[in-house]
Amino acid sequence: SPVPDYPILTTSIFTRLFASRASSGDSDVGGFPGSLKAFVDAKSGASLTRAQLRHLCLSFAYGLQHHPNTAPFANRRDTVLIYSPNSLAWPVVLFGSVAAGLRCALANSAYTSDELAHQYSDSGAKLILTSQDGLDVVQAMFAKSGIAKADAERRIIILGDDLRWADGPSAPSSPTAAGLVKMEDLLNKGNLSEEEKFEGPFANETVYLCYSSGTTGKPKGVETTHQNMTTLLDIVGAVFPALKADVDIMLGILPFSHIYGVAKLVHFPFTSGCPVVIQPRFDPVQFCAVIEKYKATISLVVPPVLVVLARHPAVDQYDLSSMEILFSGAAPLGHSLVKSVKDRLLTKRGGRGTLKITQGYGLTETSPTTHLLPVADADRKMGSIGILLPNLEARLVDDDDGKIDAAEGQPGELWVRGKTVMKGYLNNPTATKNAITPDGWFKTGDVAIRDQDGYYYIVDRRKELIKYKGFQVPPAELENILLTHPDIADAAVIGLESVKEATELPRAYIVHANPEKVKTTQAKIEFANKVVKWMETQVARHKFLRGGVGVIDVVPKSAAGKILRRELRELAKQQAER
Ligand code: 4UV
Repeated sequence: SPVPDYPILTTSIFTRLFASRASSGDSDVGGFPGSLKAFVDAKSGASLTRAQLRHLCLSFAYGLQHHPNTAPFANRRDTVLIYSPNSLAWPVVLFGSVAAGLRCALANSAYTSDELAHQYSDSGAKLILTSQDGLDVVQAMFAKSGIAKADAERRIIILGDDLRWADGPSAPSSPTAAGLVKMEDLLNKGNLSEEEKFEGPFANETVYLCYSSGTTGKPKGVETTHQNMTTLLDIVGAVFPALKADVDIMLGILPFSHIYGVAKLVHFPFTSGCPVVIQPRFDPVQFCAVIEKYKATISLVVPPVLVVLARHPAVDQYDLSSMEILFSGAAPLGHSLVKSVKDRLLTKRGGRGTLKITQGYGLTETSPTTHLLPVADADRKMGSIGILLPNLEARLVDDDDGKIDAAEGQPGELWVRGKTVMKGYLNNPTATKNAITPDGWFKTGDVAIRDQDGYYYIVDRRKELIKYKGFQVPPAELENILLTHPDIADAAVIGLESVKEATELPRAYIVHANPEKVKTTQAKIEFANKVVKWMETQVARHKFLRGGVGVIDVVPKSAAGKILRRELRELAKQQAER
């Protein structure tokens, strides 16, 4: 990296975020006045100051350790699974659990009970923190898992929609049905005198488990450590302009359960004193309304959100002139999209003010950010993922085992090394060994080039992973599910590029178990439609087969039995042209 290295911290992530600096006394929380707002609920306007958040976290941690239901499951290094859309309660339960010494596994709030069951058991979670809306799915998950009802109910904590707890100790707690524990029941019973310290050598212990398929296979738990996170915050801060406390307002629409959201919305702005306005899900009209209402100055997005800003009629109905920085990530960002958004928003402002559209790049396995395009370079280097962050090394590799580096200016697989590379995949040494070389290089599976100024561009993806609107869609996972269908003999899933929506769309190719039944085009179409519908009952929304289903005679495979996805992509292209 062209940027000088930062000293690596050896404190826990909780201490890094919340400790008072010795000189500035009690009113200081993590280097900024405790009275500054940290998080705001977009809909109700309810908010938490930094000091309130710290108090609630320590209080929640105490509750976890002392409530008769949760205490047995809240020992240091136990895992809790968070299953909730973004909400004001989210940072409280995340950092509260961390203060109590727990690891947090983060689940997508759209998961079905089967998807959730995989993550619950794979992560070894004991407790589950769920939104009220997710309770049915959680109960269905426990019913299938064979855990007795009474035992299961002791493991559930509900994050209700009622935000009265944010008002402080006097707020009454309403009882839940079925005697389940609510988050409020754990608050204000006492205060953890000191958070669990993951200092020194312990800084290398796992704190978060987000799930990623990596280059191949099913989702795996990515072990992100305290030190991964503390390092990330410093190295991002070094390249990204300091957000200005009391001036900047960030929108919080990316899902907190994804590493991009949890790192860049729940952690990073807090280190700059910048409040985050939380929205539970992306909706074009709400997005615009919230920018206007809160005069948001910065939003972290994925490319499909920029499509909305380029085309959606709501953009004309609201005042978006406060927005100064749109920061894209998680999927490729095209030039023309950047240009249309800038043209539209700046024209609307009569050319006044500034609007920079920049981007970053990262992976769950790299905690996540490895590259950022500095805001000052956003126009000059449009389309680039930017420069390598400090404390990191990168290579562009031209062969499978890393013996040859790509020639200057030529594409190569991006490999990264440094303190933000994950500890490994949970309980999966083989996958870890395939992903990280013995000398510490992590293989991203993305193909990049570097220009003579040191700016990187992603030009291709070597891995099988599909990205729908920034979400991971692992083909192997969908293929396994398709193969459980009694009429499907074989299946392969690829991503189709949709320029219009700035995303990929998962498309399946399937072989009928009884080919006689799909001889005619009509029969093939009916079968394909049936499978598209059936998948909607099996997986979370972002994994729906929006690219459709093709019925074929045989899935093309290599001699070793590997699906030849390139051939299927070619077939899809030919079919689209027809
Ligand atoms: O593991 P994951 O789901 O992780 C992410 C993380 C995204 C970001 C993006 C910018 C940030 O500043 C940040 O903190 C986190 O998506 O998926 C990783 C894969 O997503 C693709 C690429 O294929 C990765 O291997 N990807 C991520 N960012 C970009 C991208 C990008 N800017 N351009 C192209 N592809």
